[in-house]
Amino acid sequence: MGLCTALKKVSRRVKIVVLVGLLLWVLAWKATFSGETDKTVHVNSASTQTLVREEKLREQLNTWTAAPSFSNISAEKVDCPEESPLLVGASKLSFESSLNLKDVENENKGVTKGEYEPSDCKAMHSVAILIPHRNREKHLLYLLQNLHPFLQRQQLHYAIYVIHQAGDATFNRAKLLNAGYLEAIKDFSWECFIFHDVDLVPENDHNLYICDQQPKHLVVGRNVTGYKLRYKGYFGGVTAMTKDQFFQVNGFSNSYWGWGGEDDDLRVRVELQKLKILRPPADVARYTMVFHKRDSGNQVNRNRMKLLGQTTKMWRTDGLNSCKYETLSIARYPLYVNITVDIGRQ
Ligand code: UD2
Ligand code: MN
Repeated sequence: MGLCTALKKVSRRVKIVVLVGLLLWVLAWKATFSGETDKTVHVNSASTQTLVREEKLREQLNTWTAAPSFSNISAEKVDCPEESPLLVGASKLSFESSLNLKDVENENKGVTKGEYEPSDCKAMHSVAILIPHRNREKHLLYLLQNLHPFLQRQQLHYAIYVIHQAGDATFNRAKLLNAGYLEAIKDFSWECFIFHDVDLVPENDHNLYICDQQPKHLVVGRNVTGYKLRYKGYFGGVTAMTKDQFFQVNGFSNSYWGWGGEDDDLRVRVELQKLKILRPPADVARYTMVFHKRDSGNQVNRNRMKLLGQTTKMWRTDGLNSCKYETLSIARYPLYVNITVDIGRQ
């Protein structure tokens, strides 16, 4: 009986101790809990912000790195089709005397510093157009007005360079074109060069301004010659050569001052390399030449036949590798790069 009473006393004491312990624990927990509520809110809000920031960052990273991303889409555009769907064929050309440069700039907002590439596909060809120039501003305007949309319809990556001869010494078309080539390759690794008279406007956009395995002559006919090839070896006006083809023939001769002969000299250089001149079909390779008289400072070169007789001997040492000129300025206008050069005199 005595043991029983003792056991009961102990169990009551244990109960009391457990109860008090429980009470103390609840109080302590409550105190701790109420203090931490705020903290949790803070932590929560902080972690929410962190989350938001992380999401934004991830989004950003996704746009930079994940495939496909928006920026990558523009960098990895699909190739432009083999034949541009934008070609229209023959166009009726008109030359308005009231035309001014601002109008042409406004019509060609997609061109930046003379350069253009299609926005919706990756151009298959990079082409530099080189135009020898002096005192033919109106012709240049007509050409820019027509050539920019023409080249854009062909879905090319291109730039137009105008190589302007400074001073009033006798004109030298060939040397200007050599200088233009040497300057343009400093800008970009152009694969193809079009050597282009300022007064020739192409009439049909199926006349593609791209290079081939062989040098190309793009002018079969002009309005002024009844659209007939002038003579069999004719290689003037507008020609297309790859960077390597032009390098291989050592470019143009620098020795033709005044009118004539330099185009035949280039043909001889091409033939000496066993290259063959290609031409597009006659119904496509048609140009309108804006009317002009012989310019002062570009008198007929009376020496041209003699020079032509020496091409075989001279081509290795007279050309790109001996072209000396001084670049006076390079101006990157909206529609063309103007390179003014001092090429000396005869
Ligand atoms: C022919 C050739 C041309 C060239 C020239 C003889 C054609 C279609 N063209 O042109 O490629 O071989 O004979 O040199 O057959 N220029 C100026 N300012 C001048 C003089 C010339 O900018 O003061 C430039 C301009 O780009 C012009 C080019 O040189 O288109 C050729 O000169 P041109 O037009 O007087 O000679 P043309 O029409 O007989
Ligand atoms: Mn001309």
